[in-house]
Amino acid sequence: MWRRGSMGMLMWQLLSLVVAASCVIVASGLGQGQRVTSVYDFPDGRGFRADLEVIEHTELYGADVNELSMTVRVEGQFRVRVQITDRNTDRWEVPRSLVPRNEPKNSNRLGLPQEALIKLTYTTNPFGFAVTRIANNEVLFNSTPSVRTSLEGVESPSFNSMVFKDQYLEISTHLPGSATLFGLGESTRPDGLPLVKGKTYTLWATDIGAMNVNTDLYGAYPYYIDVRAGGLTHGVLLLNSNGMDIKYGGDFLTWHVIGGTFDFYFFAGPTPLDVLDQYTELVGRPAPMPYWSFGFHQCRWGYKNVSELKYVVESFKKAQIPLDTMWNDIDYMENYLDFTADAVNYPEDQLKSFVEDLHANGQHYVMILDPGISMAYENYSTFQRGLEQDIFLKDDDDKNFLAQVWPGPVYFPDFLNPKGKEWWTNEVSMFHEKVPFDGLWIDMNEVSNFCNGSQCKFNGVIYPNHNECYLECKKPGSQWDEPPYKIVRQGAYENIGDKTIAMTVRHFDGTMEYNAHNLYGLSESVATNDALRITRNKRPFILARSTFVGSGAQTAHWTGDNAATFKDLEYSIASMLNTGMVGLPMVGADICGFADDTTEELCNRWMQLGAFYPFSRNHNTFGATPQEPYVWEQVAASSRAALGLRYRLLPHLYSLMFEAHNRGAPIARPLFFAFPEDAETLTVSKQFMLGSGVMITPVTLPKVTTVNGYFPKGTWYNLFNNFATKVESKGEYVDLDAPLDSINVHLHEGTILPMQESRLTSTEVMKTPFTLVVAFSASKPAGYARGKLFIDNGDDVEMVIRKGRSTFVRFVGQQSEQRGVLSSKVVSGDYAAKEKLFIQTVIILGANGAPTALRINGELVDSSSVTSSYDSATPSIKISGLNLSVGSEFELQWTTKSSHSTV
Ligand code: MIG
Repeated sequence: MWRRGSMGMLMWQLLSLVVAASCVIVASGLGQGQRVTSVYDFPDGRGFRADLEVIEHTELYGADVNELSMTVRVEGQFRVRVQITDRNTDRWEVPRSLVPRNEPKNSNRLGLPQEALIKLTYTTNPFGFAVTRIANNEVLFNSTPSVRTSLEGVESPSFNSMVFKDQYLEISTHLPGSATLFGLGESTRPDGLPLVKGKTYTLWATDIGAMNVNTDLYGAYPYYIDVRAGGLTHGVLLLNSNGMDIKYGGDFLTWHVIGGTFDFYFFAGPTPLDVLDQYTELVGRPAPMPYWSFGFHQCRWGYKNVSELKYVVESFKKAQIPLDTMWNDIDYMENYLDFTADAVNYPEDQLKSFVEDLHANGQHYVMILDPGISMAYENYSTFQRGLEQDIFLKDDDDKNFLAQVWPGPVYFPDFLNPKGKEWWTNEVSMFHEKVPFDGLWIDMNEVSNFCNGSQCKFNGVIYPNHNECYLECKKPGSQWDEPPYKIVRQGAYENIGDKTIAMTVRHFDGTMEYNAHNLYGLSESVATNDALRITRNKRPFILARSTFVGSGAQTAHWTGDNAATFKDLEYSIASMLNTGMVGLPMVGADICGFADDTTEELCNRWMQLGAFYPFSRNHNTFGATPQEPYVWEQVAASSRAALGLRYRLLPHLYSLMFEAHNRGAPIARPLFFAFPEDAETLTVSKQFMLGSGVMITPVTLPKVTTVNGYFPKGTWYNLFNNFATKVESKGEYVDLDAPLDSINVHLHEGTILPMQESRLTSTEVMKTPFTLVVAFSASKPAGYARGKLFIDNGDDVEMVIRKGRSTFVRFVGQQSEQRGVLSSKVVSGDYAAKEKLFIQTVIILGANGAPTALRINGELVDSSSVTSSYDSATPSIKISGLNLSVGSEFELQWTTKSSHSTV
C-alpha cells in the first residue's frame, strides 16, 4: 500500500492517516472488507480519492464489486461527504433534480473555508473510516470493525466489514453508549422519539397505514441525528434511495442497502438546530407555506356532494369554530378520474361557485389528486393527452405499465420525465380554470397499486372503487423483484413489489423502479409544486403522503392513516417531531383519527392537541361516524378555545415558518432542540415545542383530568389561561391540571411572543392589532427576553425579507430592579407600515413591580389613552391602548415600584 501527496498542508485538518493494526476477524460469510490501494489528494486541498479493493471474495448476496473508489470532500466548515462506489461503472444516485445538494455558503470574507468542525480519518488494511469532532476529539462515526471478546473468551466482531455488491451494500458504525439517535423514518414509534436498541428500521415507501407500529410507512428518510453527552449533536445522511434495513444495536448501527452507492454526508452541528440548518442547506430548505395553511383545515373521505360541503362550512360558522380551508377527498371525482368532477354530486359550476364563496369569506379549498390515470375511457382527455405525450411509466415489455387503483385500470405518469411534468402542469392549469382550488393533496404516491406483478391485462370490465386486484398479471420473479437480500416487510407484504408497481418498471431515461421507487412521491411533489406555481402565481400548498429527504422543499406532509384511538393520538407527537427533524416542518396527523369511529372524549383531546400541530387538519375515513368539531358541544367548546389560542399564535407560527424556510428549523420541535444540555429532554415524546419558547403538554390518555409533563428549568407561564398560573421548575416532571376543556400551553421565560386576536379565519387575524408578551425570568431580579416577527401578505411565491413586500422585526426586552425596556429592531418596515399594523398591548410577565412611569422613545406617555395595570400574583404588567407601529422601531420604558412595597 502506498500513498501520494502530503496531508500536512491542509489548514483545516482534513485528514490524518491511521494505520490499522491488522487483526483477524471471524468470517461472516460476507468477507473481510477492503484494503486501500492508493490515494490521490485533490489539488485544492479539500479532499481526496482512494482506491479500494476487496480482500476476500464471497458469493452471499451476489458477487463483490472488486474495485471501489472512495471520494472524500470537506464541503465548507460543517459538512463532510464520503462517497464509496464502483470505480469502473456508474451506479444509481438520487437525481439532483429531486435533491439538489446545494453548495455550502459558509466561507469567510476572503472566500476561504473556515476551520472545519469535523475530520475524517481512515485505516488502510482492512479499510475503515471514522469521522471525529475536532473540538473534543469525539469519534462520531467509525466503520472499522473491531473484535470484542465475550465472557467465554470467544472473539467475535462487533459487526461485519463493509460489503459492496451490485444488489447488497453493508456498512456499520460503532456508537458509544452515550449516543441518543433520532430519525430513520418513516414509521410510527410506540416507544417514543429516540431510536430503540435492537430494532430494525426499514426504509421502503409503502401504502401501509400509520396505525401500524414499528414498520416502514409511506416515506423513506435515510437520515439520523445523534445527540451525545452534553448535547453536542451531529447528523448523518446516507443519500441513497434504494430499499434498506438499518439495524440499531445500541453500540452499533448497520445499514443493509439493496443498491445505489454509499453516499454519506456528515453534518457537524454542534446544536440540533445547527444540524437542521446544515442538512437543509444541502437537500433544500423547507418550502414556505401560505399563511392561510396555518389556519384550521376540515376534510373527510365521504362528503357526498356540494351541499354537504356547504353544510360543514356553515356549521363551523354557526359553532363559531375557526375554519380556513375546506377539503375534498376522491368523492368529488367522476369515476375517480383526476381532473374531473362528478356530474351529479359535484357539478363543476356548483363546485366553482362554492369555492368562490369560500374565497369571498377569506377561506380556501384544497382537493385531492391520485397519480393513477385511468386508461379505460376513450373520451378521458387527460389520459389521451398523456398517451400523446407518451409520459407514462413503461413495463418490461416497453408498453405502458398497467396497474389498478380507485378508478380501476390505470397508467402512472413518469414525473421524472420533463414531458410528464409539462403534461401535469397543463392538466392542473386546465382544471384550475374550472375549479379555482388553492392547493393540492397528492395521495397514493408510494406509488400504491392494488395489483402485484407486471404485464397486467385489462379484460374490458371497469371495476372502479375496488381495492382488490382484478387484472391478470405476470408474477414477479426477476432479480429486481426478488433481490438476494430481502428487506423486512410487514404482514402480507412480503416482496418489495407488493402493493406497488413492478421493480422492472422503467422511467423515460431507463431508470429502473427498483432504484427510484422511494422517490415517486418526491418527483410528484416537485411536479405539483411547479404546476401550482405556474398556474396560480402564488405560493404553492401541497400535502403529500409519500416523502423522501428533500420533500420539505416542495410540500407539507400528514402522517397518513391513523386510527381513532388514544394510542394513535399519542404516537402522532413523535411522528410529527420526526417529520420536522427531516426538514418537513409543515406536518400534522389526521385529527380525531382517520380509521374507525372516534369518540367525543378522544376527539376532544385530539382537537386540543391538533390545534398545535403545524398542519392542523381534521380528517376522517369513508363510512366512519362524523367528527367535525361542532358535532359535540364539549368538543366544539374545546376547539373554540384551543383553536382560538392557535389563531392568536398565528404570527408566531408564521414567523417560525420563516425560520424554517431560512434555517431548516422545525416548527414543532422536540424539547431537546431548545434544551440540548438537559439530557432528560432527550426522551420526552409526548410534549413538544413550537419554536423555542412555547411548550405543549397534551393529554394523551382517556379518562384523566391531569397530565404529567417534563418542564426544563425556569419559569413557564400558562398561555391557555392567560397567565393565571405558572410552573417554576428546577428541571423536573410536574403534574398539571387538565380538565376536559383545557390544554396546557406554556411560555418559557426569556421569550417575547407576538400574538394577534382570534378570528374565524386567518385572513381576518392578519388585520388585527398585535399583543407582545414579554416573559422575563421570575426567579432572578434581572431579566432578558427576545423574540422575532415576520410578516408578508402570506401568499407571495417567495418568503423573503424584501422592501415593500415584507417586514421582519426583532424584539428585545431587558429588566432590572427598578426599570424595564422593550425595544424593536426593524428590517424593511414599510410593509407593516403600509398595512397599518400596530402593537396595542404589551404584557410583561415576571415583572419586578408595579409600573410608575411609561415612556415611548423617551417621551412620557399620556396616561389617558395608554393604561397600565399590575397583577402581583403573576407578577405581571399589562399595558393597553398603545399604538406602536410594527414597522417603526420603538423603545418602551417603564419604571417600577419594587414589588416589596406594593400593597
Ligand atoms: O386507499 O382518498 O391516506 O387520507 O382519505 C385510500 C381516500 C386512499 C388514503 C389516504 C386517506 C384518504 C384515502 N386514501
